[in-house]
Amino acid sequence: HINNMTRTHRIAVIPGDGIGIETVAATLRVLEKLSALENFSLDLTHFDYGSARYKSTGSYTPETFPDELRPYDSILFGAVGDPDVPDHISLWKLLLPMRQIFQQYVNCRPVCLLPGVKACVNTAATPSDLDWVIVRENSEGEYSGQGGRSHIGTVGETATEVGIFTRFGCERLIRWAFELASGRPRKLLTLVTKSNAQRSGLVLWDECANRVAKDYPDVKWDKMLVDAMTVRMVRNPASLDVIVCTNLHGDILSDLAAALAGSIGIAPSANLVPDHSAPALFEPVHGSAFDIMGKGIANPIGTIWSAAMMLDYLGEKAAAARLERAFKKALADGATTADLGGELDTEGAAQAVIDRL
Ligand code: GGG
Repeated sequence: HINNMTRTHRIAVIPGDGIGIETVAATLRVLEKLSALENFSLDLTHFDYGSARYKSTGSYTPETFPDELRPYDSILFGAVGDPDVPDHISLWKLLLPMRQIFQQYVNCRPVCLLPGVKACVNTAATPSDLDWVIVRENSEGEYSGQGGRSHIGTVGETATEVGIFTRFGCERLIRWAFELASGRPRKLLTLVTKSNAQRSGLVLWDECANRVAKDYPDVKWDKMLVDAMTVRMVRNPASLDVIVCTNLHGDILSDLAAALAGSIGIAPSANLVPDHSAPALFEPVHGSAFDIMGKGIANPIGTIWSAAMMLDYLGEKAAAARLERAFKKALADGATTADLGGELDTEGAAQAVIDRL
């Protein structure tokens, strides 16, 4: 329980696997100091959901986990993935069910160039050249979990992976993205698609965008095929602002974007429930990174930035802005981990943020 001042937010903490355990612990230290400075209180409950639990009990979560998590205002999540567990099991037993059951249908991933972080776009890049928000559909699409296997072990072995695109699901996500674009200075939106090849779901996706766009005449928008979009992100980053993607395309493009902006170690994400009817989930874009787990060298900024997004979502605007200023200053001062060329360990990088709050 952090601090006992007036405004209290109930947070479920799920560190999960690998470096998620280290970056969440570092982030909680930062939040402890911040909550004292900004007079709010976080009521934290830790959950052991993850691969270690699976390996000892056979399940990632108790069956009742939606009921256990539902009362919380938000979930602070680390990472999921374990070398001893097939990735499709770990992802489908923990992260994807939370997104779908709680209808966290907006996955919001800001990407920008930060002082002190060496970007990969081009050497002359300035912050205004890369200032994007990737808005990824998070509840259906290619990650609907529909499909199956048959004739296993025979030459006729077959697998289907069915994408589910609903007008309701596409429109609500695309509308959220247009609303966001309409409030940003450049008011640009690019819809990523693949409707030339995927002639049902992605044609519906495009049609939903055509319909929603009519309500936002102030937003200048265009459509890009996902393959061409990878080229545009690298070659012409300044032409992009809000980027709306399906679940799969957003998953892939946000890793590319994070690398272009300097390191996946700093990339944040918010799995939002726009009407606050269930807990939202905040997590770094990076996974469990078992190759560096336990070494104490993981970059905590992706999780710290995600926590800043959580505070903003919870209405703690001043605290969110203060935290953002502090971690940006730490990065600008070179007080960071090895992935960004710094010399600090995870705890040292978190302390650098605390020192600048
Ligand atoms: N912290 C995010 C994490 O653990 N990601 C693992 C992963 O595979 N994510 C896929 C996704 O975001 O859909």
